[in-house]
Amino acid sequence: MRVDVLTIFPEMFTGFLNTSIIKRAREQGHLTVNLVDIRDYARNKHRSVDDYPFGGGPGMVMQAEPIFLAVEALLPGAGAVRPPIILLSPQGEVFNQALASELARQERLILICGHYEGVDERVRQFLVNREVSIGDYVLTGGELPAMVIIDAVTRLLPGVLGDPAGATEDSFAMGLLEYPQYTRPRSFRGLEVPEVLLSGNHEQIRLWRRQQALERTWRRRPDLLAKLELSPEDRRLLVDIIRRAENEELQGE
Ligand code: 4FV
Repeated sequence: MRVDVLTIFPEMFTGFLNTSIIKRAREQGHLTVNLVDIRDYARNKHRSVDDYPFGGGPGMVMQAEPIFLAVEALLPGAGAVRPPIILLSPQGEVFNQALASELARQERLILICGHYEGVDERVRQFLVNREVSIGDYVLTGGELPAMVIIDAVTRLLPGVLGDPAGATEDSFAMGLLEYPQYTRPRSFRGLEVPEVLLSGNHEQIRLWRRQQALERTWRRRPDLLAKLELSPEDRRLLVDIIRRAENEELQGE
């Protein structure tokens, strides 16, 4: 996959691109990240890319022209498929694992990182074909959201994660929160690892993990459960979970 990132702070990506899984994915050719400094497309000697908002108001707005020129310089010739041109902004569709999986199927992505109060509306109307938010809060810029998307998408690319199962068994990939994980030592400050995980009984382990994932999701994110197609086994496990919780409630535990 190739990702072009339009930003006025390319230096923010240095550490992110040269560490751990992202670094290895780039080295192994699974991912190419091309950082484009929007200021290189500013047609003024000060390389400024922002200006005062028409109609007044606080802050500055990023101008349309440098962004249009920067994107057009990246686009393949006429007739070729246009990659998704994504503006990171709080007004976009909220990013989640399903969108990460969808974007991971693309050959290319072009990500536009806004700054200041945002970008000129004509960028949104006439250049970008998707707008994505990483959550309902306001950041100083679109760079961190761009890194979030690159990170979530890259780990879904074939060959990036050592064990592909790592991605398919993810929280959210299954639509549930992840089950508890344990590693050595089996006893830490008197805190023991659940026996079932030491039993070697893979069916019992699978069942315990499913039960734990269902219970954790039911307690913390019932909204996710509502979206899920539950198997007969899941329904049985959930009935047991809810009955136990009600008993605990009754016993006032
Ligand atoms: C944001 C978000 C975000 C808004 C104004 C950058 C800032 C400034 N982007 N998800 N939440 N962007 O807060 O994507 O331009």
